[in-house]
Amino acid sequence: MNLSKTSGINKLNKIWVDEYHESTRFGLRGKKILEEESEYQKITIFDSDRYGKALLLDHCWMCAENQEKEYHEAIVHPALTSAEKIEKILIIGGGDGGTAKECLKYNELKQIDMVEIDQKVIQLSKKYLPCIGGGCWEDSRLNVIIGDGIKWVKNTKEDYYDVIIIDSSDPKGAAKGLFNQIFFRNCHRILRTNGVFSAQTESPESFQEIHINAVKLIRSIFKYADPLYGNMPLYPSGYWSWTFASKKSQRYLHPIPERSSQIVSKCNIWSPRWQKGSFEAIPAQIERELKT
Ligand code: SPD
Repeated sequence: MNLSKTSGINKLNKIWVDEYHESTRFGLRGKKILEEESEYQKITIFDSDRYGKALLLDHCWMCAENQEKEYHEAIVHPALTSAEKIEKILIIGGGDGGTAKECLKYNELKQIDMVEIDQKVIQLSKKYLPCIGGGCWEDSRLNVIIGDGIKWVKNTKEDYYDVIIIDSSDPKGAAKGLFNQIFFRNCHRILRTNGVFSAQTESPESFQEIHINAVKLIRSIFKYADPLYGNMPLYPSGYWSWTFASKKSQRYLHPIPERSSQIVSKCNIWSPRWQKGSFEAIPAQIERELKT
C-alpha cells in the first residue's frame, strides 16, 4: 500500500512500476512520463504496455486508460439507475473524471458537484488521461469545486443531493476522513429520502478489515446498505468492492428499467444482470462478519 518501486530497467527504457502491499506487489511494465509532488500527494503518470496511460497517487494505482470501466461503471450505475431522481449529484474525489463521465451518460441529470481536494490531479488527468473523463470537462452540467469534501458535506443543507458518490483513495492522508462516522452521517443528512449513496469500500481480500469496518459503519448510519463485488485488476488482489446505501429500502438493488435501458449499451461491464450477480457474490466469511 505504501511503497512503490521501479525495477528492472531494460534496454528499451521500460521499467516496472509496482504498488506494494503487505508483501505483495501489483505492477505494470512501461515508461514513466511524469512524477510530481502536489500539496497532498505524489502524482505519477505512467504509460503502461498493457493498459495504456495510468495514474498513481502516492504509489497506488488509481486508473488507467484501458482499465477504469470496471471501477467507474461499478461505482456509478447501481446508484444512478435506482435513485428516485438523478438531477443533483455529488462526487467526492474523482479527479480523474471517470466517475463524472459515467454519470453524464444520463439525460435526466442536471448538475454534478465534484469536490476534489487536489487540483493537480485534475490538471494532469485532463492533460495525460483525457479519455478517462471523456467529454466531462467540457460538459456544462459538471461543476468542479477544488476543496475539502469533508467540509463540503458538513456545510451542505440537508436533503439536497439525489445521489452521493465517494470516489476516494485508500483511507490515509487526505482521504482518511472519508471513511469515518461523522463524514458518513453528513452524507446521510444531505442525501434525499429516496436518494442513493455509493462509496468505494476497498478490497475484501487485501484490505479486508478496512472493507468490513467501512460496510459496518455505513450500515450503522443508513438503514439499508450492501456491498457489491467486482474485479479491478489494477488494484491489490484485483478484487474490489463498492457499497450502496439508502434510507427507505434497498432500492439500489433494483435498476429502473427505463433508465437502465438508456445506458446499458454504453457500458462495458455494468448491466442489470452483472449487478445482480455482483451483489450476490458476497464472500461467505464477509457475510458472516457483517452480521456480528
Ligand atoms: N487502491 C486504490 C483505491 C482507489 C479508488 N479510487 C480510484 C479513483 C478512480 N476514479
